[in-house]
Amino acid sequence: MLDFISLVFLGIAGIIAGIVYGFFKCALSYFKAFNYSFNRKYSLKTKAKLGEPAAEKYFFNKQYEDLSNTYESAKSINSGNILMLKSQLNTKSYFTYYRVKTGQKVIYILGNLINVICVSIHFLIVTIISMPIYLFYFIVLCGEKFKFKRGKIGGVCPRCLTRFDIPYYICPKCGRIHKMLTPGPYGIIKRRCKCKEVIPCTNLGGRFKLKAICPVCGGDIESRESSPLCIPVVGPGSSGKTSFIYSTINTLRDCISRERKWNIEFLNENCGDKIKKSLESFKKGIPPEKSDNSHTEVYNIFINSSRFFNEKLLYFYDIGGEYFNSRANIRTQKHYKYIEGLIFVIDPLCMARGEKYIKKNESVKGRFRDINIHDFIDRFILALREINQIQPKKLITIPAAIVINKMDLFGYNGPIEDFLREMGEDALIKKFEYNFASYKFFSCSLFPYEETAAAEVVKWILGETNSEFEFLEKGKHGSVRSV
Ligand SMILES: Nc1nc2c(ncn2[C@@H]2O[C@H](COP(=O)(O)OP(=O)(O)OP(=O)(O)O)[C@@H](O)[C@H]2O)c(=O)[nH]1
Ligand SMILES: [Mg+2]
Ligand SMILES: [Zn+2]
Ligand SMILES: [Zn+2]
Repeated sequence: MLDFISLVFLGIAGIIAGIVYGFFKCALSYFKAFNYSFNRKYSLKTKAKLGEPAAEKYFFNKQYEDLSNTYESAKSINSGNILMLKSQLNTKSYFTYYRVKTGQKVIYILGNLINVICVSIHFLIVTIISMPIYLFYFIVLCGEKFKFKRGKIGGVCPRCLTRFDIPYYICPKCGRIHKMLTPGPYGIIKRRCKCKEVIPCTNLGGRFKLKAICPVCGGDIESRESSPLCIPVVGPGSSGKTSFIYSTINTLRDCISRERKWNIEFLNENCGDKIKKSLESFKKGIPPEKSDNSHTEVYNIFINSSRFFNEKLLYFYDIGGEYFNSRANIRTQKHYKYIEGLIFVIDPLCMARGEKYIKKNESVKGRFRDINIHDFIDRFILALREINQIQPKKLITIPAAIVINKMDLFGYNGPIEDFLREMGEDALIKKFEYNFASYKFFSCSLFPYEETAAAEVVKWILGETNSEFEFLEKGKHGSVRSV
């Protein structure tokens, strides 16, 4: 009887104590769990994905990571408390037994209920705060994407020839590298570097003014988030490629820019000084030095105009002609994957019947060269198709200007295709007709120097590569016209 009385009284007391104990144990577990999650100062997702040397914003990834971690941790705290109570069940005291049993049930039921209520309120608060932030992020991101797409913005490393969207940027204060300086968890318009320096992370905010390096080779990138126009100049050795590039730069600087009210600039002062010296001697009739055939020289020129959506950066690629003697060599040139146009420079002195139209000049006759121009073009086109995986039946969509150079040596004034036909080089015209969707033949004389020698070619190729260059003579699809 006594035992029954003590069971009833102690049991009831135990149940009451269990309810109170259980309530206090689980009431705060959500807040303890939140405190634990919140104290880790970075989001695991951001760290794994980006790991940038900058302070992370709470309301981007971390708030939802904290939300789910808090919920999971609160559940674990409750389970832990239930388990800890289990060890006290081996007791003969009715009070303890009922206190523990009730405590476990309360923690389980009430704990889950409190967790669900807390996580819902937590989610609501976090979402209300995050919504305008995500909306702003979305607007900024769309603005950036639009600018990049519309302006065809990108970067090309003049050293390793890799093309990328944006380079790595360097903090102006501490020199830390920001590999992904874009709107995101570190900030939408600006971010705070670890050194506390605030740096822009959008193009519209002026990110391009920061010092940049190539993500692949680490070389300096000075392209300022412009629109690259990559045009390799291709041709056998001594055909006049380097001379053509010099003439082109001169034409751009001295004629076309004035005519069109463009602003022409070199990449930097060093490059500018080097090119200017070469251009000066070229103008005096001194031919360029033979180009290295193991290294691609890149000539960069900025073109800007108030009419352009974005500043353009021209890349003329030049390499010693011997480089093209092997298809394997051509295939190693990364830039053929992303070029906007092609310029072939062909020397008629390589053509079998070249002597027919040569001016009566013995010194020129000695310069006929034993290069098979057909093999050269076949090899190059095949490599280009391989690199860009273009089926033989499909036309190559890269516009190609074919410059028949050194015409000053020939007494011929008619259309350039007729000249080629009379030279028995009909097959040469056919090669371009069968392979290129857009191409045009030009005759050209680079010596003696004349300001506008390369002008027509430049205007045509630029007009083909970008619709913002409004030139009257824009060629039509598949046109074969002489100048
Ligand atoms: N007469 C005449 N000579 C030219 C013309 N263009 C180039 N040359 C000469 O051709 C030679 C080769 O010119 P480059 O510009 O060095 O030729 P390249 O294709 O760059 O040669 P590599 O660097 O060896 O591949 C030079 O001696 C130039 O003077 C031209 O229009 N007329
Ligand atoms: Mg050269
Ligand atoms: Zn810094
Ligand atoms: Zn590089």
